[in-house]
Amino acid sequence: MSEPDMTRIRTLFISDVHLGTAGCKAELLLELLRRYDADTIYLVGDIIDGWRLKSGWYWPQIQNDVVQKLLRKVRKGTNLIYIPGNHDEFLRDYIGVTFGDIRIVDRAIHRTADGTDYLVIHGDEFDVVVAHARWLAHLGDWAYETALWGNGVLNLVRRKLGLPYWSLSAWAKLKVKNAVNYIGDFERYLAEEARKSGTFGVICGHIHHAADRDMDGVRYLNTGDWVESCTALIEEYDGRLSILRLTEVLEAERQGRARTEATAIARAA
Ligand SMILES: [Mn+2]
Repeated sequence: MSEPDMTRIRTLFISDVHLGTAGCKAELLLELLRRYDADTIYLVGDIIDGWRLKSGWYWPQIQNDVVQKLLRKVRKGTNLIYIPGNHDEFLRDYIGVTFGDIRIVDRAIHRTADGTDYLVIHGDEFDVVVAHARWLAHLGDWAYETALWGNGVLNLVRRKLGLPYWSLSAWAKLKVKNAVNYIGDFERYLAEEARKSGTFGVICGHIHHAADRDMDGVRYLNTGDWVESCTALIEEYDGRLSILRLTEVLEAERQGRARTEATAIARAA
Protein backbone atom coordinates (compact mmCIF):
# COMPACT_ATOMS: atom_id res chain seq x y z
CA MET A 1 0.00 0.00 0.00
CA SER A 2 1.37 3.44 -0.90
CA GLU A 3 1.76 6.26 1.60
CA PRO A 4 -1.07 8.83 1.54
CA ASP A 5 -0.39 12.35 0.29
CA MET A 6 1.02 14.68 2.95
CA THR A 7 -0.84 17.95 3.50
CA ARG A 8 1.10 20.77 5.06
CA ILE A 9 -0.85 22.90 7.52
CA ARG A 10 0.11 25.70 9.90
CA THR A 11 -1.30 24.20 13.10
CA LEU A 12 -2.82 20.94 14.29
CA PHE A 13 -4.75 20.68 17.55
CA ILE A 14 -5.61 17.29 19.02
CA SER A 15 -6.92 16.28 22.43
CA ASP A 16 -8.37 13.41 24.40
CA VAL A 17 -6.38 10.62 22.77
CA HIS A 18 -6.29 8.54 25.98
CA LEU A 19 -3.15 6.54 25.15
CA GLY A 20 -2.90 3.73 27.66
CA THR A 21 -6.52 2.63 27.24
CA ALA A 22 -8.07 0.05 24.95
CA GLY A 23 -10.51 2.70 23.74
CA CYS A 24 -7.80 4.83 22.13
CA LYS A 25 -8.09 4.76 18.33
CA ALA A 26 -4.32 4.82 17.80
CA GLU A 27 -4.44 3.38 14.23
CA LEU A 28 -6.69 6.20 13.10
CA LEU A 29 -4.59 8.85 14.83
CA LEU A 30 -1.56 7.43 13.01
CA GLU A 31 -3.51 7.78 9.75
CA LEU A 32 -4.07 11.45 10.58
CA LEU A 33 -0.39 12.00 11.41
CA ARG A 34 0.58 10.32 8.12
CA ARG A 35 -1.57 12.79 6.20
CA TYR A 36 -0.86 16.06 7.98
CA ASP A 37 2.38 17.84 8.77
CA ALA A 38 2.09 20.99 10.83
CA ASP A 39 4.48 23.76 11.83
CA THR A 40 3.00 23.57 15.32
CA ILE A 41 1.09 20.81 17.06
CA TYR A 42 -0.91 21.50 20.21
CA LEU A 43 -1.73 18.51 22.38
CA VAL A 44 -4.77 19.87 24.19
CA GLY A 45 -4.85 17.45 27.13
CA ASP A 46 -5.73 13.87 28.03
CA ILE A 47 -3.22 12.54 25.52
CA ILE A 48 -1.87 9.91 27.92
CA ASP A 49 -4.36 8.40 30.32
CA GLY A 50 -2.36 8.22 33.55
CA TRP A 51 -5.43 7.19 35.57
CA ARG A 52 -5.82 3.97 33.62
CA LEU A 53 -2.09 3.25 33.49
CA LYS A 54 -2.04 3.37 37.28
CA SER A 55 -4.61 0.60 37.50
CA GLY A 56 -2.95 -1.68 34.94
CA TRP A 57 -0.47 -1.38 32.11
CA TYR A 58 -2.00 -1.21 28.63
CA TRP A 59 0.43 0.00 26.01
CA PRO A 60 0.34 -1.86 22.67
CA GLN A 61 2.91 -1.24 19.93
CA ILE A 62 0.50 0.90 17.90
CA GLN A 63 0.31 3.43 20.75
CA ASN A 64 4.10 3.50 20.84
CA ASP A 65 3.99 4.21 17.11
CA VAL A 66 1.85 7.29 17.76
CA VAL A 67 4.38 8.65 20.27
CA GLN A 68 7.28 7.84 17.90
CA LYS A 69 5.49 9.54 15.01
CA LEU A 70 4.98 12.71 17.08
CA LEU A 71 8.61 12.71 18.24
CA ARG A 72 9.81 12.22 14.65
CA LYS A 73 7.80 15.28 13.62
CA VAL A 74 9.43 17.25 16.43
CA ARG A 75 12.89 16.13 15.24
CA LYS A 76 11.97 17.34 11.77
CA GLY A 77 11.11 20.81 13.10
CA THR A 78 7.52 20.77 14.39
CA ASN A 79 6.93 22.79 17.55
CA LEU A 80 5.04 20.70 20.06
CA ILE A 81 3.02 22.35 22.80
CA TYR A 82 1.59 20.01 25.40
CA ILE A 83 -1.22 21.27 27.63
CA PRO A 84 -1.89 18.58 30.23
CA GLY A 85 -5.48 17.61 30.98
CA ASN A 86 -6.99 15.92 34.02
CA HIS A 87 -6.04 12.42 32.81
CA ASP A 88 -2.41 13.36 32.26
CA GLU A 89 -2.20 15.67 35.24
CA PHE A 90 1.09 13.99 36.28
CA LEU A 91 2.57 16.25 33.58
CA ARG A 92 1.26 19.31 35.40
CA ASP A 93 4.37 19.01 37.63
CA TYR A 94 6.37 19.95 34.52
CA ILE A 95 4.42 23.05 33.53
CA GLY A 96 6.84 25.68 32.26
CA VAL A 97 9.45 23.06 31.36
CA THR A 98 10.83 22.79 27.85
CA PHE A 99 12.24 19.50 26.52
CA GLY A 100 13.99 20.43 23.29
CA ASP A 101 11.17 21.55 21.04
CA ILE A 102 8.44 20.30 23.36
CA ARG A 103 6.90 22.83 25.72
CA ILE A 104 4.58 21.95 28.57
CA VAL A 105 2.21 24.75 29.50
CA ASP A 106 -0.97 25.10 31.50
CA ARG A 107 -2.67 27.19 28.82
CA ALA A 108 -1.60 29.07 25.72
CA ILE A 109 -2.64 31.91 23.49
CA HIS A 110 -2.49 30.90 19.86
CA ARG A 111 -2.30 33.64 17.24
CA THR A 112 -3.51 32.52 13.82
CA ALA A 113 -1.88 33.56 10.54
CA ASP A 114 -4.47 36.34 10.19
CA GLY A 115 -3.69 37.72 13.64
CA THR A 116 -6.61 36.37 15.67
CA ASP A 117 -5.93 35.22 19.24
CA TYR A 118 -7.39 32.07 20.76
CA LEU A 119 -7.12 30.82 24.31
CA VAL A 120 -6.02 27.16 24.26
CA ILE A 121 -6.94 25.12 27.36
CA HIS A 122 -8.03 21.57 28.10
CA GLY A 123 -11.12 22.72 30.00
CA ASP A 124 -11.50 20.34 32.94
CA GLU A 125 -11.40 23.21 35.46
CA PHE A 126 -14.87 24.12 34.23
CA ASP A 127 -16.09 20.62 34.81
CA VAL A 128 -18.10 21.04 38.00
CA VAL A 129 -21.35 20.90 36.11
CA VAL A 130 -20.32 18.64 33.28
CA ALA A 131 -18.79 15.66 35.08
CA HIS A 132 -21.53 13.41 33.78
CA ALA A 133 -21.97 14.92 30.36
CA ARG A 134 -20.32 12.06 28.51
CA TRP A 135 -22.20 9.11 29.85
CA LEU A 136 -25.38 11.11 29.71
CA ALA A 137 -24.70 11.95 26.09
CA HIS A 138 -24.09 8.26 25.40
CA LEU A 139 -27.21 7.32 27.23
CA GLY A 140 -29.01 9.86 25.10
CA ASP A 141 -27.90 8.28 21.85
CA TRP A 142 -29.39 4.87 22.35
CA ALA A 143 -31.91 5.60 25.08
CA TYR A 144 -34.46 7.17 22.83
CA GLU A 145 -34.58 4.31 20.35
CA THR A 146 -34.47 1.69 23.07
CA ALA A 147 -37.14 3.59 24.91
CA LEU A 148 -39.41 3.64 21.89
CA TRP A 149 -39.58 -0.14 21.73
CA GLY A 150 -39.21 -0.61 25.47
CA ASN A 151 -42.18 1.62 26.03
CA GLY A 152 -44.62 -0.86 24.58
CA VAL A 153 -43.22 -3.79 26.58
CA LEU A 154 -43.00 -1.80 29.79
CA ASN A 155 -46.53 -0.52 29.62
CA LEU A 156 -47.88 -3.95 28.79
CA VAL A 157 -46.31 -5.16 32.06
CA ARG A 158 -47.55 -2.11 33.95
CA ARG A 159 -51.07 -2.67 32.62
CA LYS A 160 -50.97 -6.29 33.78
CA LEU A 161 -49.87 -5.05 37.21
CA GLY A 162 -52.70 -2.52 37.17
CA LEU A 163 -50.31 0.46 37.03
CA PRO A 164 -50.98 3.62 35.01
CA TYR A 165 -49.24 4.37 31.73
CA TRP A 166 -45.72 5.80 32.10
CA SER A 167 -43.70 7.13 29.22
CA LEU A 168 -40.16 5.82 29.17
CA SER A 169 -39.42 7.72 25.98
CA ALA A 170 -40.45 11.01 27.59
CA TRP A 171 -38.10 10.23 30.49
CA ALA A 172 -35.26 9.40 28.08
CA LYS A 173 -35.89 12.63 26.18
CA LEU A 174 -35.53 14.57 29.42
CA LYS A 175 -32.18 12.85 30.09
CA VAL A 176 -30.96 13.76 26.61
CA LYS A 177 -32.01 17.34 27.23
CA ASN A 178 -30.00 17.37 30.47
CA ALA A 179 -26.90 16.09 28.65
CA VAL A 180 -27.32 18.79 26.05
CA ASN A 181 -27.66 21.36 28.84
CA TYR A 182 -24.43 20.13 30.47
CA ILE A 183 -22.53 20.50 27.23
CA GLY A 184 -24.12 23.91 26.74
CA ASP A 185 -22.97 24.99 30.22
CA PHE A 186 -19.42 23.83 29.52
CA GLU A 187 -19.35 25.76 26.26
CA ARG A 188 -20.66 28.89 27.98
CA TYR A 189 -18.02 28.71 30.75
CA LEU A 190 -15.23 28.27 28.22
CA ALA A 191 -16.49 31.13 26.06
CA GLU A 192 -16.64 33.30 29.19
CA GLU A 193 -13.02 32.41 30.00
CA ALA A 194 -11.98 33.48 26.49
CA ARG A 195 -13.80 36.76 26.97
CA LYS A 196 -11.96 37.30 30.29
CA SER A 197 -8.60 36.63 28.68
CA GLY A 198 -9.41 39.06 25.89
CA THR A 199 -9.18 36.54 23.05
CA PHE A 200 -11.49 36.19 20.07
CA GLY A 201 -12.16 32.55 20.84
CA VAL A 202 -11.30 29.42 22.78
CA ILE A 203 -9.85 26.08 21.69
CA CYS A 204 -10.43 23.25 24.14
CA GLY A 205 -11.15 19.54 24.53
CA HIS A 206 -12.22 17.45 27.52
CA ILE A 207 -15.88 16.70 26.76
CA HIS A 208 -15.16 14.59 23.64
CA HIS A 209 -17.53 16.63 21.57
CA ALA A 210 -16.08 18.46 18.57
CA ALA A 211 -17.66 21.83 17.88
CA ASP A 212 -17.20 25.12 16.09
CA ARG A 213 -19.76 27.65 17.13
CA ASP A 214 -20.35 31.26 17.94
CA MET A 215 -21.18 31.92 21.59
CA ASP A 216 -22.38 35.53 21.72
CA GLY A 217 -19.44 36.80 19.73
CA VAL A 218 -16.87 34.34 21.10
CA ARG A 219 -15.80 31.50 18.83
CA TYR A 220 -15.93 28.19 20.69
CA LEU A 221 -13.84 25.41 19.18
CA ASN A 222 -13.57 21.93 20.64
CA THR A 223 -11.13 19.49 19.05
CA GLY A 224 -13.19 16.42 20.00
CA ASP A 225 -11.41 13.13 20.76
CA TRP A 226 -9.66 9.96 19.53
CA VAL A 227 -11.73 7.49 21.48
CA GLU A 228 -14.80 7.76 19.33
CA SER A 229 -15.24 10.67 16.98
CA CYS A 230 -11.61 10.89 15.68
CA THR A 231 -11.63 14.64 15.15
CA ALA A 232 -8.98 17.36 15.18
CA LEU A 233 -8.78 21.08 14.58
CA ILE A 234 -6.59 22.37 11.80
CA GLU A 235 -5.33 25.81 10.87
CA GLU A 236 -4.41 26.43 7.26
CA TYR A 237 -1.74 28.91 6.18
CA ASP A 238 -4.30 31.67 5.65
CA GLY A 239 -5.42 31.36 9.29
CA ARG A 240 -8.64 29.49 8.61
CA LEU A 241 -9.61 27.08 11.40
CA SER A 242 -11.83 24.07 10.85
CA ILE A 243 -12.78 20.76 12.43
CA LEU A 244 -11.40 17.75 10.61
CA ARG A 245 -13.26 14.44 10.82
CA LEU A 246 -10.90 11.67 9.82
CA THR A 247 -13.67 9.29 8.79
CA GLU A 248 -14.80 11.86 6.21
CA VAL A 249 -11.23 12.29 4.93
CA LEU A 250 -10.87 8.51 4.54
CA GLU A 251 -14.25 8.25 2.82
CA ALA A 252 -13.34 11.01 0.36
CA GLU A 253 -10.07 9.20 -0.40
CA ARG A 254 -11.93 5.93 -0.94
CA GLN A 255 -14.37 7.59 -3.35
CA GLY A 256 -11.49 9.29 -5.13
CA ARG A 257 -9.77 5.92 -5.58
CA ALA A 258 -12.98 4.32 -6.82
CA ARG A 259 -13.39 7.12 -9.39
CA THR A 260 -9.78 6.74 -10.57
CA GLU A 261 -10.28 3.01 -10.96
CA ALA A 262 -13.53 3.48 -12.84
CA THR A 263 -11.82 5.92 -15.21
CA ALA A 264 -8.95 3.48 -15.74
CA ILE A 265 -11.39 0.65 -16.50
CA ALA A 266 -13.37 2.87 -18.88
CA ARG A 267 -10.16 3.87 -20.68
CA ALA A 268 -9.02 0.24 -20.94
CA ALA A 269 -12.39 -0.87 -22.36
MN1 LIG B 1 -10.28 15.69 30.29
